[in-house]
Amino acid sequence: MQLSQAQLAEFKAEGALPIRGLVPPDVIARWQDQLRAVCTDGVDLDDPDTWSSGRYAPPGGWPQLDPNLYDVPNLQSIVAQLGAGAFAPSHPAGQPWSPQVPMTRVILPSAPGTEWRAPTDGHLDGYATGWGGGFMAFFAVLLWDVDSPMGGGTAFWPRSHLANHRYFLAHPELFDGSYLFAEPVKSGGHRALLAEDPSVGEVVCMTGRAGDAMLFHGLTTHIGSMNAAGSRQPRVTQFARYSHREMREQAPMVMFPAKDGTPWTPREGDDPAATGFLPVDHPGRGLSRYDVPRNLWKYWGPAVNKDGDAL
Ligand SMILES: O=C(O)CCC(=O)C(=O)O
Repeated sequence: MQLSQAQLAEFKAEGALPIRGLVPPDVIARWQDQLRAVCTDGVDLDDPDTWSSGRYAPPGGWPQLDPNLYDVPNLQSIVAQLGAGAFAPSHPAGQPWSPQVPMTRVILPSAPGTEWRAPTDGHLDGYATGWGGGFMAFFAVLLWDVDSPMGGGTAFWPRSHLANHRYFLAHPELFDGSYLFAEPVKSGGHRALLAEDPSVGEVVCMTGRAGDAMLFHGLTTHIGSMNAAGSRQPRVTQFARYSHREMREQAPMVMFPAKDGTPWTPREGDDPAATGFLPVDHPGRGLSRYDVPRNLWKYWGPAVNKDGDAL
């Protein structure tokens, strides 16, 4: 499977692209059986009467599914098209790439009487303590149908990748994750980066059939959403996240300060090579993982980076 020119253009413009039938039905059926089998606490994913409400995981957590999402040929060929071999499943920073387990997340309908509300703020992936840089894109893959925008699908703000890119062009020194500890995000959340930009669309909640996916640019603001009270569908999604392999491998983890702003200091068990935020004049800041290029697609493959797009 390859993305058409029209799909690539939509992805570049919107920061998100629905991809129908990414995962074939026989693989979906195998995954559904594996997920059903681990629900040993009385939850039957096909019987709403057995469901709790909201985020759900079985007692032992969700298993690694067979086959691994990262090995699905359609996904691999699209990622090869997007990155021309430069993208790899996100892995711990400063270490050679190793096989990864995709995240599974299940959202069951909220309790009766709860009114569905659209999310009001989101976040960017790739920024958590241990951030490794070079986060490029992710796919949200539906394992069960989600018919309604109130069904718990991943919520995102169309064109937010461009607004966030503009922000980081103006503040490249905050691209290492320190933007989370600086105004306006510190007080106003990620929506503060979108509020002033009229080109950013209203929040959209993903829908689709089992096997469908949404491809997101790494700078697209997104969040989980409520599965509406009364819904009879579990929202079951796997996430495949991709980093630029070289940027990820080239330098160690960047550890975040404590919530009160106290800078990170090494503790037993931490990666001995890890650092806090580097001073702005530190030579390590010259690594490509800290680069905020004017051309947002600079580190993407030629299928994407062919017009030399700049803001
Ligand atoms: O559960 C979802 O749809 C969103 C998950 C999410 O925001 C994330 O994994 O970063």
